[in-house]
Amino acid sequence: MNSKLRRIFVPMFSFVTLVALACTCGAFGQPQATATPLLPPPAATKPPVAAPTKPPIVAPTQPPVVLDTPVPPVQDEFTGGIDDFSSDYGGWETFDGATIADGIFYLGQFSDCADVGSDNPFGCFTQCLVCGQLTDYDMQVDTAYVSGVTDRTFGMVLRFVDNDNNGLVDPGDYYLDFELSIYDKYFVVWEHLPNGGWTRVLDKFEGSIRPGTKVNTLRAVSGSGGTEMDIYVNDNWVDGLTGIPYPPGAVGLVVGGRAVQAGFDNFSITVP
Ligand SMILES: [Ca+2]
Ligand SMILES: [Ca+2]
Repeated sequence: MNSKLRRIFVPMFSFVTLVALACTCGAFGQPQATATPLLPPPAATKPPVAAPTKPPIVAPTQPPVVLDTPVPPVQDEFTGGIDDFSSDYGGWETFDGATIADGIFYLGQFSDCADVGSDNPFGCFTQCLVCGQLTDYDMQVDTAYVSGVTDRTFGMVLRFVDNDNNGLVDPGDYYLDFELSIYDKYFVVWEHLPNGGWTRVLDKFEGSIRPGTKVNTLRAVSGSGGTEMDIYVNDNWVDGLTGIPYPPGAVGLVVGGRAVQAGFDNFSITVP
């Protein structure tokens, strides 16, 4: 045997010897029977019962609806709000003579919007555009005389149904407002019926009206589907209207004549 064969043979022999010994003594291969166990066998335990699972609910799928025209986003219904006129955000009609500046809505003086009650289309007022068309509401505003003829009147537009949609009270439109005079301390309610002309529905002296450039607070509460109206001056109920036709309509601020300027602030309105 040359040295090369011997190097292989000797390790092989040793390995065969070890395997034979292992099979004889049981140290390898099949485990031997063991002695008394150190611990009692564990009690038989039930396998955990898995809770029955329900299949997930899958919403039925529907094919997408294809629309011919896009649907505009749903607008929240107007429920009211306040306006301190700190900015002109487009919520009101503004034009020459109707401007928002320094936190005040200035109305007047106008050159050509006609006086309330005249035969010409009346337009010395601004509509609250963001308020929309209303029937029942609770509306309030602070107002004061600023300049011009002192015995002219100014106040709130209570309802305006602009049937020809031009912003003026034309013969076919319905219009109702509430104006006061700080000079003579009276208030007037003007109504314009479609093809029925102008009527002074109310015309009364009211002692709580503050004179000069002092602030007066006007309030109107429209109820019963817009058919009734309670009006207040400086928290005093001064009169009520019933049987008002033609709801709903716009609301706003008004000066009754061209030659006066009034300021308005702290407008608030709530809609039930
Ligand atoms: Ca203000
Ligand atoms: Ca009109």
